[in-house]
Amino acid sequence: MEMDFSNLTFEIRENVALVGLNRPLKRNAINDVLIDELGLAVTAAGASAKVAVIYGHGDHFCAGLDLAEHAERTPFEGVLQSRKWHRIFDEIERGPIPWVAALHGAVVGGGLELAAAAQIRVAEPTSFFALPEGQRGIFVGGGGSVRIARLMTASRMADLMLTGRTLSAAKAEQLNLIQYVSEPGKAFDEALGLASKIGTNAPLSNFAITQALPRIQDLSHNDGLFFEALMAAFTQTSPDAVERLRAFLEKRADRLAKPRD
Ligand code: 1HE
Repeated sequence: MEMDFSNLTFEIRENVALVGLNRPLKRNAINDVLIDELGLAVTAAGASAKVAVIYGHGDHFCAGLDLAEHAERTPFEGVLQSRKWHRIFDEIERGPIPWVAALHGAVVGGGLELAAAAQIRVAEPTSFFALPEGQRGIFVGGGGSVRIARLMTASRMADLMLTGRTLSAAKAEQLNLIQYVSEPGKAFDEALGLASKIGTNAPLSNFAITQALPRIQDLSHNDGLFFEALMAAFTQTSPDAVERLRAFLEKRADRLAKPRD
């Protein structure tokens, strides 16, 4: 399945949807066209693939919100715009399938907010991470104050926003912003490798991981444990789980690989 977009590429390769931000002359800054196309692509990916990879064409993942367009918005238009980003990024974070973000170059402002919505982030050594909203006179509006603050803590996020400093990929991994630093030039390949593997998991387990795990973080200790027990029982009784458990017990399943590092 291919879809024709002007600021995105969209492709399904086996079970993996590949969504490429494609506005390289503007460093993949997210304008109205791009966010609307991303909304369509996210829904299409959820309906037709088991897992998705999001990446950027050109030298950068994404330079964030298109500041030229934003400068023309009224406050009311701004709030509606932000709520649209929230809807689309929520469909990535809590939608039907998992997402892997392959990062390189600028992962800045709204670009970092987008990456934070994916379950897994793989970044090349060229990646740099920043939240220059303070310098631009604005605030995050793509869910960053919720997602990025939870990944790295609110105090570390405040530091990025107040100082506008950039973080390297190595530092971003150390601070929990990303899970993997790839070999140079290999973020896409490594993200695709992870996605292909994730696509072989039981779909109901992937669904529980994308849908239940972030919601459980919003619950109290007691309610979280209760929700977990229900989700565990629900996944365990699916025919897929019954067969996968039997395959393990009958020694037909792959054993766990040794750690790579
Ligand atoms: C843009 C944008 C943009 C580039 N909106 N047009 N984001 C930022 O504050 C980051 C702003 N961008 C940069 O700091 C740099 O562009 C980069 C470090 C990412 C790349 O630098 P460089 O030297 O490769 O490119 P450039 O020459 O700065 O930019 C190339 C073109 O892209 C240029 O346009 P041109 O017509 O003069 O060629 C730039 O104007 C354009 N461009 N970034 C619009 N962001 C939901 S709330 C989220 C709030 C935020 O995201 S705040 C952070 C915004």
